[in-house]
Amino acid sequence: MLTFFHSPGSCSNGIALMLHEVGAEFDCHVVNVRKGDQKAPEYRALNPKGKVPAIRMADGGVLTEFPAIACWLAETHPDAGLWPGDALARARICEALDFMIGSVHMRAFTFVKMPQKFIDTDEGQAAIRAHGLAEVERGLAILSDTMGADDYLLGDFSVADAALFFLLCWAEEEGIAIPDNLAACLARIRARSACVAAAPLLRR
Ligand SMILES: N[C@@H](CCC(=O)N[C@@H](CS)C(=O)NCC(=O)O)C(=O)O
Repeated sequence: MLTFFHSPGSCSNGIALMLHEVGAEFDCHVVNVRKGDQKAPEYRALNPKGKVPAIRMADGGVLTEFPAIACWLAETHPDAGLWPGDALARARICEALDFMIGSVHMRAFTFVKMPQKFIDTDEGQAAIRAHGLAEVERGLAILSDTMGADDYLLGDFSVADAALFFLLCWAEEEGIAIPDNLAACLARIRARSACVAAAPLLRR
């Protein structure tokens, strides 16, 4: 059995979606990052990075980092059909995940949501947040171009949409304009049975 370390409303919402998409059996352990649970010594012993998501696997090993967890879930649940056999299709998933996590999450939304992590002054925080907002908008424009007229980011639903899901939910929360094709994709993801089933885990 897997144990999922999760903070509702955080990026781990995308892994909650993935766990349901692949039909994995798991227990959920809430690590509320708003309350600082990730700093507790017991959690640091499990994941020294002090972040969610993390997955404890059946053998006791712990897997961290969104792209690694999402791809591993897809590859180890082949019946879900979310891990393509084609090398380029897999590379496109990695490419999209790296951009969404490395750039849009870590180098854009982090500045919007937590400018206080970087500077103490109000003016400094406002400048960092403004930079983050511009970077989120730039990121969403690139993702919108990538998706084009398709239903999901890379055509059919893929692992990449699990990351797109939490980013678009955050954009909505922050009142950031979402390009029409991405907004339609978010509605499609929310209507998926896996997302409906995951709903109790997604709310803060
Ligand atoms: N690179 C990590 C980032 C994870 C991350 O930043 N998670 C946030 C929640 S969205 C977190 O745990 N923040 C707690 C903290 O930074 O103290 C991944 O892709 O999993």
